[in-house]
Amino acid sequence: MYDKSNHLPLDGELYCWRGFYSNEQADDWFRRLHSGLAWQQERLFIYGRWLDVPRLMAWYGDAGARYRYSHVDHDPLPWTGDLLHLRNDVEAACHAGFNSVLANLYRDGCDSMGCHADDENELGINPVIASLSFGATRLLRFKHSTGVKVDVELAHGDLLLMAGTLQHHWRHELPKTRRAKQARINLTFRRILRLS
Ligand SMILES: O=C(O)CCC(=O)C(=O)O
Ligand SMILES: [Mn+2]
Repeated sequence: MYDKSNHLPLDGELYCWRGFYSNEQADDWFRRLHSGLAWQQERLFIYGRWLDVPRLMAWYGDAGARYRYSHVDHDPLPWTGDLLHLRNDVEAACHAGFNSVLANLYRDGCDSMGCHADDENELGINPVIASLSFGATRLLRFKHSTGVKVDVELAHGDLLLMAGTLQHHWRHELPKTRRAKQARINLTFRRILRLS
């Protein structure tokens, strides 16, 4: 289902397919990804000490799809069968091609992602990024450079697509919340332009 109310006409494109996967399908994907992906605890050296990134992460993709996050270059793990299946579904829906996926596991509402734009050089000028959500409903907050904020609730089985000039004008974050007691898995499918 394509929810027109979540379309941002201003400085970028944002589309949301509510219930892209049914509840039962999403339950199954959540279980498989939770137990099947090679989740890593990334650490950051900030103000003279090491801090755990407040979520677990994993990077998969085509050979050479190197991506920098948490201040470190990451070489991709090879695609799993499940990730390829999900990629096919997402590519068919979005009419776009992806060669990599960043997986995030938010163990509960204390895990989060800080405000950022997905504007790394490797992704090109106007990247198309498709994001699947499984597990706990969480709020993704978009902040426009003018200060305008738009909150999008992402629920079990939803698919979100960011495109156009969105990453130039909007940043986004996944704030901590007391409401989420359960885990959430998010997959962001991306296209790395130059494979190393
Ligand atoms: O968890 C989310 O929905 C957002 C993830 C995200 O922004 C990212 O991986 O760059
Ligand atoms: Mn992002």
